[in-house]
Formats: sequence, C-alpha cells, structure tokens
Amino acid sequence: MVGIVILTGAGVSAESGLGTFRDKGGLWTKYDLSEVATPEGFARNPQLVHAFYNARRANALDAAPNAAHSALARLTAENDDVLLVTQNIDDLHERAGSNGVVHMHGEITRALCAVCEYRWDAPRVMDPVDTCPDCGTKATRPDIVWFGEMPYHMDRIIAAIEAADLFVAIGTSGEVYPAAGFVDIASTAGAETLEINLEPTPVPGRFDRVITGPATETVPAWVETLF
Ligand code: BV8
Repeated sequence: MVGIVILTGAGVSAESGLGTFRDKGGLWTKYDLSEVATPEGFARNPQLVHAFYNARRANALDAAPNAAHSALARLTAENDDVLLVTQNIDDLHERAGSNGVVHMHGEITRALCAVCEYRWDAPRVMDPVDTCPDCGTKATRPDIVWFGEMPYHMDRIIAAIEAADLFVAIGTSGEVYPAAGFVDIASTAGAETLEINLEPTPVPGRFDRVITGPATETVPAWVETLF
C-alpha cells in the first residue's frame, strides 16, 4: 500500500545549480528541444545530442544534493509506503540517500544500446563512435526518455497514484505529459493533492493545497510536519 506518491521535477535540483527547463534562462530557452531531446534529433545529429548530454552529465556529477533532496531521503528512508518518482535525470535523490527512486524520464548516469537495448553505467563522456558493450554495434545513446518516447515505469506509477492517500508534486511546471496528468489521476482516485513550487503553476485549483517558496526551505518544512 503506497500512502504517499511524490513527483519531483527540475525545481528540486535548481538550488543544486542544475538548470531548469522553462524558467528564465532555462535549458529549453537555449536549446531547441526538437534538436537535442527527440529520437529524430538524435538520428539527425548524434554528435550534437551526445555533446548536449555530456555537458548535462558533467553538471549533474559536479552538483551536490540540496536540503530538499535530503529531506525527501529522510522521508523515504523512514517510511516504506512513500514512492518517489522523478522526472529528473540527475542522481541527486540517490546521492542524498533515497532508495528505489523511479526515474520516469531515465537517468543521465546510464547508457542504452538503441539496437539491443542493453543498459550499462554511462561513461562520463559518450560519443557516437562508441560501441555497445554487449552487441558491439555503434548505437549507444543516453538512457533517457526523449519527447515522443514512452516514459518508463508508467504502469507502476499509475497503480501507486491510484492507491495513494496523498500525491505531492515538487518543483515541476506541470507542462510535460504524461507526468503533468498525474495530479488529475490522483484527484479522480480520491487522493489529497499538494503542490510545492517556487510559485503556483498557472492552472489554479488543480491541487488541493499549494506551498510556495524555494524547495530547500519548503520541502524540509513540509517533511517535518509528517514526523
Ligand atoms: C509521450 C528527458 C507518447 C530529457 C524529458 C499532450 C498530451 C500528451 C503528450 C503530449 C501532449 N502534447 C505533446 C505531448 C508530447 C510531450 C509533451 O508533453 N510535450 C509538452 C512540451 C507539451 N510528451 C512526450 O513526448 C512524452 N512522451 O507523450 O509519448 C507515446 C505514447 C505511446 C507510445 C510511445 C510514445 C515524453 C516526455 C519526456 C521527455 N523528456 N526529459 C531531458 O531531461 O533532457 S521532459 C523534460 O521536461 C525534462 O526532463 C523535465 O524533467 C520535464 C518536466 O519539466 P520540469 O521538471 O517541470 O521542469 P520545468 O523547467 O518545466 O519547471 C521547473 C519548475 O521548477 C517550475 O515550476 C519552477 O517554478 C520550479 N522551480 C524553479 N526553481 C525552484 C522551483 N521550485 C522550487 N524551488 C526552486 N528553487
């Protein structure tokens, strides 16, 4: 029985220095996502896409978890009916101590063979000339869910949301589907819904409750109320 399902987005890693996507100066304001975060973009220019993710991998590996990641690690460690789902591809939740994190958009620390679907720990720098350690084909890609691809673990996530008492979305703009639809599934299933964000997302009333402020302040304070 999962009592609480938590969905995090780029806002939970913002204060660790990792860029968000849609805020001022965000990643999607600097890069055309169709060039660097779609299978078509990768087929057109694998060198550009590997360079984009090599830079993000370096940033992620050089970043440190913040107080929001640590508070969520405390909550998940002492509470086995909490499921932590993240849209983020960094490993800051794990490095803060969370286990069993569900990465629905994949992980920057993992690599995937586009031919045989073998997965392995990504090297710090990936290149189109790399060959798959299993089948030997030059078809390596970051193990990341691009736009137009099906996110991972969807059945497990939906089942947990439908059984949860509380659904909490932390640091996400709620613009990317299917994650953006999770709050509606939670409400329909009768769960209470809480949004924790720097400021309320544009659609008022989607969440029963909203807590605003920087995640490093709001998340530890919220977790404290559960103990
Ligand atoms: C799919 C990996 C179909 C890459 C990502 C309508 C309905 C359904 C789908 C669609 C639709 N229209 C279009 C689609 C397709 C598309 C989509 O939703 N597009 C959007 C733009 C409209 N969805 C897809 O393509 C998905 N796949 O639909 O497949 C299918 C069906 C059958 C079979 C096969 C396929 C796949 C989506 C996944 C794409 N990959 N990530 C990468 O990371 O490089 S998504 C991308 O957005 C990011 O990864 C990010 O994780 C995700 C969500 O963004 P956020 O995390 O919310 O970040 P954002 O910058 O937007 O917001 C930051 C928030 O933080 C803000 O609210 C801000 O206020 C807050 N914040 C900032 N600082 C702080 C803070 N909060 C607290 N404290 C702070 N300090």
